[in-house]
Amino acid sequence: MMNRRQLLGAGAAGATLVSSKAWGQTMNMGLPEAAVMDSALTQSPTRPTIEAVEGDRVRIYVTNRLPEHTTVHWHGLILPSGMDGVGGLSHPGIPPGKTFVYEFDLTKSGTFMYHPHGDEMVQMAMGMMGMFVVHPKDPDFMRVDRDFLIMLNAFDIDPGTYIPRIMTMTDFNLWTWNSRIFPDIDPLVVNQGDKVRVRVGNLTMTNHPIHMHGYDFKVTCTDGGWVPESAQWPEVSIDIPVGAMRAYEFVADNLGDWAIHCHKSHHTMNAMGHDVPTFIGVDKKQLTQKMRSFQPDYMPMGTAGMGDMAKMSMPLPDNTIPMMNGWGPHGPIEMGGMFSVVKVRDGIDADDYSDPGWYENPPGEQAYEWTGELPEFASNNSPKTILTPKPTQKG
Ligand SMILES: [Cu+2]
Repeated sequence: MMNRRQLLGAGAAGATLVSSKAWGQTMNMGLPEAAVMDSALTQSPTRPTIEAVEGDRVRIYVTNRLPEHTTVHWHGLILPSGMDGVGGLSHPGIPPGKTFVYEFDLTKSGTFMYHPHGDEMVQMAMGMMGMFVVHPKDPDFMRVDRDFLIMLNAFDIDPGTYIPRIMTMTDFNLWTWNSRIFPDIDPLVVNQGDKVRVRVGNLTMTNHPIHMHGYDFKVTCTDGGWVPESAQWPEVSIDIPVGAMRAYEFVADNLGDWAIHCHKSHHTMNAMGHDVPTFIGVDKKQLTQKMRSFQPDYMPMGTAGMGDMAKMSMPLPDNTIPMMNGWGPHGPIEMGGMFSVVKVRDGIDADDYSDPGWYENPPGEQAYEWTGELPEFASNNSPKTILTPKPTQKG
């Protein structure tokens, strides 16, 4: 945990939101390259996480190296009105090249966020946002062994282009955690028996139901504050509303590799078009013959589903990535975007977050192929199987 001196240093540095280049580029963070309002301190378009301790007073220097004015709003923190960072309302926008100071007391612990409140549609579409964690003054309060933090953000970058589209409202094509997309999101590595917290903040323009496999968990914090134990509620998916944070906790008893992902299936895809026709069940034989007469490599796709796309490595336009990607121990995972794996293992050191590899299922604990006769109850021919009668022409 930081002391006050480190904190002020980190806070001041962390708040240097942009580099002298103003419009930099992402650097191989799993995302295609994109022009972003860059930071000299981090190569991720998501701003650094600011960490501090309840009761501290923080002074944050914000130097605007954008080509236009900006502000920083401290989402969820209780502070004086003039420090709230709404341009034109709390204070004038910070002009290009100028430095403003925000200074306030951290009156409570929890998980908060920060983002511009000046031309925010543009500046947030370019990735200007971060999280602000205030640790409890009493280190034993709500103590956990592992504490993960995910900022949900999204970009719309057309294949072959470099600048995010700033006018997109919901049809983003890169759904990111901390500005990364699967398979370039780190796994959440956990030692068996650890008490684990996952904090998820949402500054995209839609909600994200985050689902974690293998466990049920309790919702323990919102950006409004900690949830008293008697009011914590159990879930296996937690919907993160727009402009909100939810934290949940669980004890990692169950060994394994457990998926964690947004349950909106388009959000576990990378760059994809949404206006592609559905070819399920279409007979493309004739079309294939015609197409191959002038394009010999033409492959009919999509008549059985889209899953096979994950195995293909087709040439892509510059600066984009396949829609679904990532290989597991048993084949393609067929995911992208907001997806990762919680890896619970025995004997992981307290400060070790390195990837332990894939989980090996113990004998008898993995789904397997059945090649024998189906038991009667599994057969549609069983008289005890009730099938909905097919409608006849007479109705
Ligand atoms: Cu989502």
